[in-house]
This record gives sequence, structure tokens and C-alpha cells, in this order.
Amino acid sequence: MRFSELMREFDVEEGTFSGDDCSVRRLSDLQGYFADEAAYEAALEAGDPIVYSVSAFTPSNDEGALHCAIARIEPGRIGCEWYLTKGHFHAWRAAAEFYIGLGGEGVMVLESEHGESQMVYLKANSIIYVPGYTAHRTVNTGDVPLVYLGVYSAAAGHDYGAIAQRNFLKVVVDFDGKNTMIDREVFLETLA
Ligand code: PAN
Ligand code: ZN
Repeated sequence: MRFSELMREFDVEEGTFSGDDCSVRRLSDLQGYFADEAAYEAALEAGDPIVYSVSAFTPSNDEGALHCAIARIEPGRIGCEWYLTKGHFHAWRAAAEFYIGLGGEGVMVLESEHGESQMVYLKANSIIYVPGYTAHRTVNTGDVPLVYLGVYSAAAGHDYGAIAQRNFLKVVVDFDGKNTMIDREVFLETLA
């Protein structure tokens, strides 16, 4: 590979690789992902802000190759629930991933195929290992953008289908200023 293909600069503030068009996810792209549907509709009435953006460095698709994404989640909430990514399993279920925090603070929700959940803190100067067979979502629990890198196998692929259908079993919400991960069902009961 040529030198120019081996190196990319990234902008920690913007959360983008230089020379790359980032994919933007607006609130309207996240229909069905937030638990509080009334709060979601009300927020959408007021506008359609960017919730997060992702920029990718994909130097090769050869066997054994790696890809890297840089993402930036804006600060914000829908009801009590913090701004979040859609979340996915890897299409190649066994593919693991490293997440490296660059700025801001948040959490990752990790959920196994059997529905076991964990909340792991993600902030600058921290790294999270997302094992294979694990759905992962990132949540910005701070008041500045959460920026991070994800490093994964080029063969991983993104499978959004399962999460789009049933969503994560847990939600990360701000209850009286405390970040808590609770059962989606329990949270929905508090809204009823
Ligand atoms: C990340 C994610 C990034 C955006 O690079 O793609 O956090 O989240 P969604 O892909 O769920 O919208 C990653 O996990 N790549 O595999
Ligand atoms: Zn991933």
C-alpha cells in the first residue's frame, strides 16, 4: 500500500477523519430507538438536530484487514434518556472491537445475544474491549460531545436489524442527576 493510504489525521473536536465525508444521523433517523416516544415526537416537532456522526478509515478489505471509525455524539436527551447511537451486532458475530475514548464522557451498553447487559464507562484516555457476539451502543452522558474511535475487523459488518426490531433491553437515563441503566420495561412503566 502507498504511504498516503496508510495514514489519516483525525480531528478530535470534529470527530472526523481528514478528507472523509462523515455519515450524519439526525433525530429523524432514530425513530423507534428512544424509549419515550412522546418526548421523541415533541423533540422532532422542535427541529431535527444531528445526534451523531461517523467517519471511517477503511484502508483495505483484504483478509485480516482492520477498519477504524471515529464518531461524535452530540450532548442531549430525549426525555430522561441520553443521546445514543443506534447500536448493532457485527454481521460476523465473532468479531470484537476496541473503543477508544478521545473526548467527553459517556457509557457503552453491551448486550449479549442472551440478553445479559453491562454498562461500561467511556471517556478520554480509556479503552473498552467489546467482545464478539455482543451488541454495542454508545451513549453521551455529558454536556459536551462524546468523541471516540472504534477499531474492528474489516470483515465485521454491521447488523442493525436485531436491534432495530427489539432495541436494547436496558436504557441509560438521567434520574435526578444520576446516570442509571435500567430495564426498558421498568422505564416504560414510569412513563405510563
Ligand atoms: C462504531 C459505530 C459507531 C456508530 O464505529 O459504528 O459508534 O454507531 P452505529 O453504527 O450503531 O450507528 C462501531 O461499533 N463499528 O463497528
Ligand atoms: Zn461495532
